[in-house]
Amino acid sequence: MMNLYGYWRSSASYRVRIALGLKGVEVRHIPVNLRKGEQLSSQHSGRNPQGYVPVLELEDGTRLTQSLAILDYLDATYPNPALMPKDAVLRSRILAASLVIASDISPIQNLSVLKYIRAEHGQEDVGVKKWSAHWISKGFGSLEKMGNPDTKFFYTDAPMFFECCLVPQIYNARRFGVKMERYPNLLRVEKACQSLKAFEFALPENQLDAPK
Ligand SMILES: N[C@@H](CCC(=O)N[C@@H](CS)C(=O)NCC(=O)O)C(=O)O
Repeated sequence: MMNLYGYWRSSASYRVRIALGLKGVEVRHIPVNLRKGEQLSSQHSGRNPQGYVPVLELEDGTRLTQSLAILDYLDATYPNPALMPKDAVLRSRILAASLVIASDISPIQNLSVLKYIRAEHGQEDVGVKKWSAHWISKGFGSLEKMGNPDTKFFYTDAPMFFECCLVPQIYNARRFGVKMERYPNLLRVEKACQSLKAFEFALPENQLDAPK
């Protein structure tokens, strides 16, 4: 069985949990406690030199990092159901929307970035929360104008890479106080996802390392 090193509230780990659930692949979940700084241990940097989760460890010990690269690996090795369509334009659109989240929104509210802002600029939690809400809202504003209103999910009638990224990002948005009612299209897609077991099992509060 493969090992997934992750953290209950990590949105990048959450993306991978959703993809595994959609594909029906079972893994051993190994928590890395980000609040306690376990990601900075030499043990974890041996798994991922970046000191981030998630890390997917294959049965032969090969370690994969970067959530979208892990999704790509899972899609190549467990092709059904596909998390990317065959059509090249649609594929590119789905990847672009996924990258709005994974490259443009998410990195600027990473734990280490927020810690740095707090430490270097003496920001209180409220300032950091405002910072995160600002960048999430900017990204969501753009995403709201993308997608296809006639499909069940964002661009397709089945969940793809994008939905694996969107649902965790909405979870984070609520933590940072973003007013989600401004994004009805994104909420419509989230609702479609919530009807699927894979999304329910992947929820942060359903993870073993979530506080009880
Ligand atoms: N681009 C990476 C980002 C991974 C990432 O930012 N992981 C966060 C949790 S969501 C983390 O491990 N943060 C630890 C830290 O900032 O110290 C991916 O998609 O896997």
